[in-house]
Amino acid sequence: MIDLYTWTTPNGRKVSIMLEELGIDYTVHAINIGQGDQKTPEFLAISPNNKIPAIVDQENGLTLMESGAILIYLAEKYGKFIPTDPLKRAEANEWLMWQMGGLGPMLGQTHHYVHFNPGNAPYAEERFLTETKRLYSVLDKRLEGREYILDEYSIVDMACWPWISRYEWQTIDLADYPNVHRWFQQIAQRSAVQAGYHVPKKVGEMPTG
Ligand SMILES: N[C@@H](CCC(=O)N[C@@H](CS)C(=O)NCC(=O)O)C(=O)O
Repeated sequence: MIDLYTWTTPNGRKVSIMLEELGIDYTVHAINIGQGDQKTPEFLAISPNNKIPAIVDQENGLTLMESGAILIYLAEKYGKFIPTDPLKRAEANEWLMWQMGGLGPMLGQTHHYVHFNPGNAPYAEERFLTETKRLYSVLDKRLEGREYILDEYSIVDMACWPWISRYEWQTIDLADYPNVHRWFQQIAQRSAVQAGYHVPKKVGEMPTG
């Protein structure tokens, strides 16, 4: 049994989507980051960086923060959604690190400056929007002639998709990135993605591209 500590954000949704894809039982604990739940001593004992998502694996007592580490742990534990061949695994790590170090942090800054604080910091808005568009182009090129980011649907798609799902906040027109658009729409049709998107609660309709 896995305990998931999460909120309605892209990093949280990566893990709820994975748990839904695995079809395993899990218990959801809502950590309202707008209310400061992430700063309580109880949560810090599980997630010392005071951010969601985090999990506790009741089977062995493991506590884990960082969405990328959680996705790898679950994929390895259940033997799904991650390649086993060493070269393919290196490629999976490559694109997962790209998401964790680039796509997520940069798009997050775009949300902060462009969506929530327009007009307050024009330099930052331009910088992060330019970087956001560059990252969309990188993903679009990667998806040229490919159904998924790796050879098969994997934790890398699950890591990237929730960030792309906020294309409206990023003022991105998916039509400008046709391969991303097709990939996004296809993944949006998965029932596990639709279920995982609304964890820990429904805050609006899921964007479908
Ligand atoms: N690198 C971390 C980032 C996690 C993260 O930024 N979580 C945000 C929500 S998406 C959060 O908990 N923010 C609360 C805070 O910063 O106080 C991961 O991928 O798990």
